[in-house]
Amino acid sequence: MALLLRTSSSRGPWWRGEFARELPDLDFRVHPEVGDPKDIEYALVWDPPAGLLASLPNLKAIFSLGAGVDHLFKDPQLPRHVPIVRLVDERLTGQMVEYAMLYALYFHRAIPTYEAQQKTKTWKESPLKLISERRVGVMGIGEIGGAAARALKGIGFDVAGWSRSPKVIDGIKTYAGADGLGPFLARTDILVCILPLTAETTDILNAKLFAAMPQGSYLINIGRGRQLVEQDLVAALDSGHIAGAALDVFRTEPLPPESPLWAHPKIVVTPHIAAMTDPRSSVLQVVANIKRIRAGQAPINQIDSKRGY
Ligand code: NDP
Ligand code: OXD
Repeated sequence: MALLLRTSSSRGPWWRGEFARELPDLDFRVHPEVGDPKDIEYALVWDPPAGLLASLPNLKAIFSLGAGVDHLFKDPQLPRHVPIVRLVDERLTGQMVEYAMLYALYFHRAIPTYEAQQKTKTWKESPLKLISERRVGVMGIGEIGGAAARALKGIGFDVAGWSRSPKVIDGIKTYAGADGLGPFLARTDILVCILPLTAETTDILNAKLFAAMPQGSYLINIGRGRQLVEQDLVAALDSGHIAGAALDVFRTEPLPPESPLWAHPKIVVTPHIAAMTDPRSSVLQVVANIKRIRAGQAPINQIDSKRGY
C-alpha cells in the first residue's frame, strides 16, 4: 500500500528521504508516477489536479502539504468522505509569527517612510509612538493567529483577536463573529489577516472593512489572496485611509507582471513565503497519522469539511 505525493515544488526527493527514514515500509510515489491507483491509501498533496484524488479508490486520508486546505476544495470531485488532515507544525507556525512581527514592527517604526526618504537623501524624523499605544488586530486566532497574537503582545503591542467562536486568551482582547467585527476593526491600527479561505472569508478584506478601520491604519495579509479585494485596497491606499500593506498571498499566484500591486509605493509584495512547509518536521505528523490509521484510530488535525477549515 502506497503514499502518493503531489507537490508543485521540487522537494519530491527530500520528502522521499524523510519517509524512507521515518517509515521504511511505505511505498512512496511521486505524482504523476501513480502506478496502479488502487495501491494508493494516502495522498500528501498541494493543489492536486481536479479529479486526481477521486481517481484513487482506496484512499484512507488526504494530507494537505500546508496548514490551509482551500487548495483541495477547488476540486469539484474532491472525495469528501475521505478524512482531510491539515498541517499543524511548530516550524510553520513559527515562520508565520516571524512574518507578522516583522511587518507589524516595519509599519510601527515607520520604515516605509524612511525607505522613501533615503531615495531623496532626506534626513527627517517621524513621530514615534509607544509600542503599547499601537493596536494590532489579528483576524483568525487559531493555531497560527493565536501564536502570532501572543508573540505580538509579548513584544508590547496592544493586541486583539477576532474569530468565529468566542475565545479567551490571556492578555489579548477577543472579539467573535459578525457582531464583534466592527468593534474589533475600530480599535485596529495594524490588521493581520491569518484566516483560512472559506465562503465566509472570501473578499472579507474589502472597502467596507477598510472604512471601519482608523484613518492611517495598515494591513498585513498572510491568510489567502482571495480574502482581499485588491482594487478596494488600492483605492484605500490611494485615498490615504490605509497607510500601507504587506501582502504575501494573492488572488492569482504567481502575481501577474501586469498587477498594479507590484509597483504600488505603499505595498510590500512577497511571493507566498510567510511560511514554507519543512519536510523534516512535517513528515513526523504524517507518519504519526498513518500509524494511527493503521491502528484503527482517527487521524489528528482533521478538518471539518462542512466548515471548510
Ligand atoms: P486554524 O484553523 O487553526 O485557525 C483559523 C482561525 O480562523 C480560527 O480562529 C477560526 O475561528 C478563524 N475563522 C475561520 N473562519 C472564520 C470566520 N468566518 N470568521 C471569523 N473567524 C474565522 O488555522 P491556522 O491558524 O492553522 O491557519 C490559518 C490560515 O493561515 C490557513 O488556512 C492558511 O490560509 C494561512 N496560511 C498561510 C501561509 C502563508 O505562507 N502565507 C502559511 C500557513 C497558513 P474559530 O477559532 O472560532 O474556529
Ligand atoms: C499553508 C501555506 O497553508 O503555506 O501552509 O500557505
